[in-house]
Amino acid sequence: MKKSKVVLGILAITVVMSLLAGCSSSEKPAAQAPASQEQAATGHQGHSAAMPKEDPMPMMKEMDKSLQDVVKQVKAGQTMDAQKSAAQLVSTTDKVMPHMMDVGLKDNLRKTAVEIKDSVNSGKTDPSALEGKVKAMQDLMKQTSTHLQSMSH
Ligand SMILES: [Cu+2]
Repeated sequence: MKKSKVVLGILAITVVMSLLAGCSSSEKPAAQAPASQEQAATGHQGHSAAMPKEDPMPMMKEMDKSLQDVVKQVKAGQTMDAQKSAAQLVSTTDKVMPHMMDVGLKDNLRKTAVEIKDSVNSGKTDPSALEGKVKAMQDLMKQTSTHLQSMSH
């Protein structure tokens, strides 16, 4: 009689212990794999393989400088210099083009840069008439910078 009680007791303890063990093991949080760390590192998503491996941001600064030069030189009546700066503005714009994935923005930026150049090259540039195009160009450049920053270079 005593023996069977001991056996029962041992059984009971074993059951309780295995339940506890089961509990504690199920409480352990499953080790989770760090998610979505790879996504940020890919960059240049959707860019064509033909895209130059260069940072277009310094080009945006160059573009901004050329535009400021155009305005300054037109106001000062330095037509020759203004024409040179306008040509520089368009060539810098062309360098940024391959980095742009937004076709509408790309076309607008290029079109506006060329309009400024044509206006300056016509030789009879009215600074106030140029002002509207310059404002449009500045706005497009701002959008372009934001667009370019959305991709990693
Ligand atoms: Cu790019």
